Amino acid sequence: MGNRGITILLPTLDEAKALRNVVNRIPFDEISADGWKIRIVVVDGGSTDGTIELAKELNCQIIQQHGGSGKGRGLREAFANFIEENDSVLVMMDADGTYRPEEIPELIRTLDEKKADIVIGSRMKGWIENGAMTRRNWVGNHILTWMAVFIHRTYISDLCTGFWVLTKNSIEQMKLNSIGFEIEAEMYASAAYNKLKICEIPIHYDRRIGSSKLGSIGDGIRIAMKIIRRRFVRKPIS
Ligand SMILES: Nc1nc2c(ncn2[C@@H]2O[C@H](COP(=O)(O)OP(=O)(O)OP(=O)(O)O)[C@@H](O)[C@H]2O)c(=O)[nH]1
Ligand SMILES: [Mg+2]
Repeated sequence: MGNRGITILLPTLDEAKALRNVVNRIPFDEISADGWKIRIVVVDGGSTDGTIELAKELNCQIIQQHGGSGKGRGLREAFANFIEENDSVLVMMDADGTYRPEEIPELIRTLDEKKADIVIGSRMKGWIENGAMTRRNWVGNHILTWMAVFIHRTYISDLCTGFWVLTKNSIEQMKLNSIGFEIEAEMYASAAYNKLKICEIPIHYDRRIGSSKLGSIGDGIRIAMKIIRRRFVRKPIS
């Protein structure tokens, strides 16, 4: 089998303290040995702490998102870029040190072995380090996940995880318009609507490196609204 291309996508907003650690922990040799050609892409929402300079130093490709900040905006721009490239699989992982790059190969292999369209890393089935997630976020994620599964009828145990592996085909089918942290909920709703096969594997969730931009109640409400809206309006109107 020839080398297939894989994009590892890291969304950043002021992650200079964490990015080096995250990139250096990516098991390049192990992923290459599985037959993948790796491209690392950082999509940045307007960092002012030297994240972009650091990303260049670490040989990452950089996308500086347009139209203002927001993780959703950034990921959508990065997805559009990915579709233009020749890579067949995309890994996305928060760049704050909460997810373990060492677990990337297992997620990729699961995609192949299970012939899945999407593999998500589930913190709820995995291991959450002390202090990595506030009680409020834990309860909130449970309620939102339960609500999403009830409404969209597709099993998932961790709606708000920031660790996903997706085939190019599944990204091409997604029609998204999220601005912020509701993007994962919209990706899930879109995948459920398109009847994509989603598999999960348990992952670790560590304390973030650098200062926290703790998920607010406002984010939770936006996620809930998105889940409900995508039940009735399946695709963004634009
Ligand atoms: N491209 C881009 N990435 C962003 C933006 N805002 C946040 N991110 C990144 O998205 C990922 C998740 O954001 P976090 O701030 O960690 O959000 P969180 O995990 O809900 O909150 P924490 O508890 O602080 O970790 C991180 O890698 C951020 O750097 C943005 O506006 N644009
Ligand atoms: Mg985080």
